Amino acid sequence: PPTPRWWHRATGYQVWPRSFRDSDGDGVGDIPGIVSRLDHLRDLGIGFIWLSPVYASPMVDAGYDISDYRAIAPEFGTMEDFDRLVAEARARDIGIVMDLVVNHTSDRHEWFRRAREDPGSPEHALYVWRDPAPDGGPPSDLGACFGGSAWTYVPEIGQYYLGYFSPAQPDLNWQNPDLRARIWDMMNWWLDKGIAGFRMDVISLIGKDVDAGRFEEGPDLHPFLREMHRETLAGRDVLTIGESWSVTRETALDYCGRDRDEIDMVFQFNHVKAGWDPEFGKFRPLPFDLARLKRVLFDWQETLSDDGWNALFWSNHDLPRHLSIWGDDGRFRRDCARSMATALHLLRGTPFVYQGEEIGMTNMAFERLDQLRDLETLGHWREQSAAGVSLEDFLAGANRNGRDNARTPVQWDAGPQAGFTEAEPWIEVNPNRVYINAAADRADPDGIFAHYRRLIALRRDLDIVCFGRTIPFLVDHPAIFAYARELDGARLSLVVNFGSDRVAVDLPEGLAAEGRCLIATHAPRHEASGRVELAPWESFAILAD
Ligand code: TEU
Repeated sequence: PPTPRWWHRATGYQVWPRSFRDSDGDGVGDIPGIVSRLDHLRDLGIGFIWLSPVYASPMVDAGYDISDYRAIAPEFGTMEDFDRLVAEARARDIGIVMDLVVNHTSDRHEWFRRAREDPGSPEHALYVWRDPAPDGGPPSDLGACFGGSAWTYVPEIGQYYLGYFSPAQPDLNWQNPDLRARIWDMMNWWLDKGIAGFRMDVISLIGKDVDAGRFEEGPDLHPFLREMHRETLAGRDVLTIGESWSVTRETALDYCGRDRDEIDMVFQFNHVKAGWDPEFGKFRPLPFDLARLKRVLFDWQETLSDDGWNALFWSNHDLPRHLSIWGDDGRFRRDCARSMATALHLLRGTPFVYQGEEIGMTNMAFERLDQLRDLETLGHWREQSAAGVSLEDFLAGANRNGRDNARTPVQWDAGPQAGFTEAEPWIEVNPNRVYINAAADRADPDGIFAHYRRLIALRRDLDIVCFGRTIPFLVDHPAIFAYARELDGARLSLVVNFGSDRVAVDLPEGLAAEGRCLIATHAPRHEASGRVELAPWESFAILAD
């Protein structure tokens, strides 16, 4: 096993502040709202919060467009509120992991304002500029992630700047040592405040070689990450998680191998991308295929079995609610939520819970364009409608996989705005708040929250959950998710019926024949051998030691 660190035993919880809890009646979640719900998170037992951006921002991309790295967005509160959040969380043994968004800033950042005014300024060199093509057009036909061209012309200075995500998010020029020094300074400033670490937004993009057309995992990525470690992280007991949509099993250890001195773990998306249509992308998801999903997850368990560490998640603010895309958000919602949690949380790695999943929140059925808020969805609609896609078809895809699904307000109670706000919320509350809400679920001793709490406690209490080797079983089975964990002769076995039909299955040898039932959705079971019949979304785990 690796040298134990605090985050090996911890479970993370992602707060996406805009929709967590509004304390001041403006319809937008805020930091005092988070403080007011810290007891909910302490009860759950989490070790740290990954806090999506709360920095000053025009909010074109919900805060992933920062206009001042050292200020809090007024709609989220003040720096005093933030300091109070850190202190109040610490009093409950919860660390605050900040979102570090340094591939780009907002186009309203002071640096960018100067950059576009004065091509001779040091700030100009903080961004990526290119001259027009000979015909006056953009330097390349690169498209931005959220639609349109990745290049925007600034007539006053006769140059284009790169905005890989959108024109409102100009890319920073990481090749410039002055830029890197400014980022290290800013990171140290936050770390000195006592935060628990950073989740690093699209970190795999910072080493890009623009002219070679190499964006993901470019030649300077790892030298820059090592420099970052040296200048900011070394000697501090903090957690770093790098987000990478491009990392593969071949490159994962370059980020988080023990001798790399870069980061602790990566958020990888191979299991997510495997479910997207190769041609039409996320807005036309493929039918769910459990075997495909398991293969990717088990492969990653293997890749990071001796070195490195997995970051485990089903959902985040960029993805649909997992019950809706991969599970059952109707009749068997409660059992599905509990069993999907078991399947993920007993793997090797650090699990992350996305706000609302601990009470089984689901996708929202949007009916009209004016209910949608996300610039990615709206940008893709502009492109796809121009290409002839009908609104109905587009909404069907957006309702499956669009980012607004995960961004509707957390449903605290059954009230008109789900206890999220007293005002008109910035995005509609899911009408299913009347039966899906924290108050109702927490009142149920067999509820989803209670189940997550047990899983999180198992990781805290049992070495085998943290450090056991993972042994997959029945990998090609279309409905059963099964694996064992093994440590010092002890064996933990887990069997999940990952579907809404009853299943009879012959459990293979190698799972524990009998043991103590650690957690179960239905009547406790003490054996994982022979032929078993499982109810829809039934799961259980037993420990033989
Ligand atoms: O996401 C990275 C990213 O690539 C996503 O935009 C992803 O590609 C998309 O949702 C899938 O279609 C990070 C943040 O998590 C996201 O919220 C930001 O919008 C993005 O970076 C830009 O900062």
